[in-house]
Amino acid sequence: MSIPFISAEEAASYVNNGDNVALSGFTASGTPKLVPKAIAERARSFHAKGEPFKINLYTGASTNEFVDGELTTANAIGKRAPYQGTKVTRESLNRGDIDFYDPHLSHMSQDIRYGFIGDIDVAIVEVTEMNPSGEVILGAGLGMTPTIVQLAKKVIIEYCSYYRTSFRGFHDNYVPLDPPHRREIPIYKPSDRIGSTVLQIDPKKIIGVVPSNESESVKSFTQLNDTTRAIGRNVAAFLAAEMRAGRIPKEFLPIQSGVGNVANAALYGLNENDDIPRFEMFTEVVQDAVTDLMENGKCSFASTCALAFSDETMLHFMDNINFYRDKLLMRPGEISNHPEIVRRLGLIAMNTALECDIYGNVNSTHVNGTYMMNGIGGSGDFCRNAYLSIFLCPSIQKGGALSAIVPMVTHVDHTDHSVRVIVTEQGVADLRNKAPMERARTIIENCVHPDYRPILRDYLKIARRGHFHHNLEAAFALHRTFQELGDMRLTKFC
Ligand code: 0RQ
Repeated sequence: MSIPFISAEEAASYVNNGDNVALSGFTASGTPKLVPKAIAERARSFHAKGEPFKINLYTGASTNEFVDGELTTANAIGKRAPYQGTKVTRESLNRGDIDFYDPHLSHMSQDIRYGFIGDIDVAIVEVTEMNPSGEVILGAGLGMTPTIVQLAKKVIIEYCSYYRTSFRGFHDNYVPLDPPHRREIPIYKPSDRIGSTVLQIDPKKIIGVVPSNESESVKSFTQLNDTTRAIGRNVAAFLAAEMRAGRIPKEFLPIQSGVGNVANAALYGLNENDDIPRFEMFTEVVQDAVTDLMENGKCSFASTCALAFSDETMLHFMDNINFYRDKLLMRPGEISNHPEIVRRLGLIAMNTALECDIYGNVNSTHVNGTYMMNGIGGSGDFCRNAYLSIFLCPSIQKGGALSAIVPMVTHVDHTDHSVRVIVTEQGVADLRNKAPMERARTIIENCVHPDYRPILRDYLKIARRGHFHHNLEAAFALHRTFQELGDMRLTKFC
């Protein structure tokens, strides 16, 4: 059976108001770019006629300007999950124009299979190779693709020729059995393969193939600064000391590293510390730093869900693809983030906090408890189950007007039960084997910026005693002062 080439506009015409639409990819990587843009145009033409047009959009993780950006601007998203990182979408969902919710990334595919979100009307999938019987090679990110192509009523393919070197062999497509028949996921080391390099899509479901030549358009990271460099150095020194103390095996343990500037800096910290041995990664995104780690021989292997490289690094990767063939494997998000494997492999998980409290609760998502930043992403999948769960953040933000360590976080993503270590540029708070008040003293003295240490010590003086010490009237005094006076340093406890 022949599968026709069609335009993005024709493909979009198969998407209707109210449809549940699921996309391939994870972050920008492997996400279709042309059809979502054409759906945004279709929405605009409906709106111009006074007719409603919104889709419910489900993805592996965040997307990019082509997807969340375009569809938000066209007012074409009804419901959205999980994780986004686009400014216009962030603003729109915080206005309440998009019904956004934020599950753990490892839950998304199984939620779809369990029927929790209803039918998938259309799956749009970026591929880099394809044959007429529906066998495809995916691109730079998997996300939910193996599940959504099984369940979607219709599949639209974006055939991307931007990748000028073959990605064949980098993927491990796998869908677990569901309860009550689920078995163990048989991954015992990061490089174990359990699935197929090729993904089979039922050709009868494929509406057509849209040719594309779009890159992921991922921007390069902000250069390291003194703060992020110090965070990286502190993490590396802590892990090296843990090895010397025998609490990390001499073979080291696989690393998971989150997204963003701080996570990128932590990896550079590991790279520069000679006491950290060669290690493997079991993570959900590899960013630019990982190519340097691999080329320096510091990282020998990375299992990931996506290659979240800037365009510049992606071109470098493609030029040197044979070097990477035995060093990288891409898995679906529910496997890259699977709690069973995270616990079995004993990961060192490093994620970034927006704010932490003095007891070790972490807010990764909501500024002032209300304004959604990006989402929990995979941080919860890893944090709860890792061998060592580390949260990183600069001790201050906004030129010092804001302390990232506060008496009580305004939203809790990761509780003090799961968070083992906090690292800022000031130092390291090791929270293991510590009662709440020991934790509070360690965090204040080791991680808080000197401008804020007296304020947090004063908070404890006015706090009501119990297992935790808190003063419910003053717990958010720093946040209130920032809102009223623009600087938490002006906080006075009365
Ligand atoms: O704002 O962009 O206006 O300057 O937040 O902060 O310090 O540049 O840090 O890029 O590493 O992102 C938590 C958002 C950190 C990210 C977060 C403001 C700050 C700045 C960014 P500007 P930085 P990063 C696996 C893991 C959750 C998901 C996750 C994230 C902007 O890491 O989304 O961990 N994590 N996934 O000024 C107000 C505070 C603030 C604050 C920072 N306390 N109050 N604003 N900012 N702290 C990956 C996946 O799941 C795919």
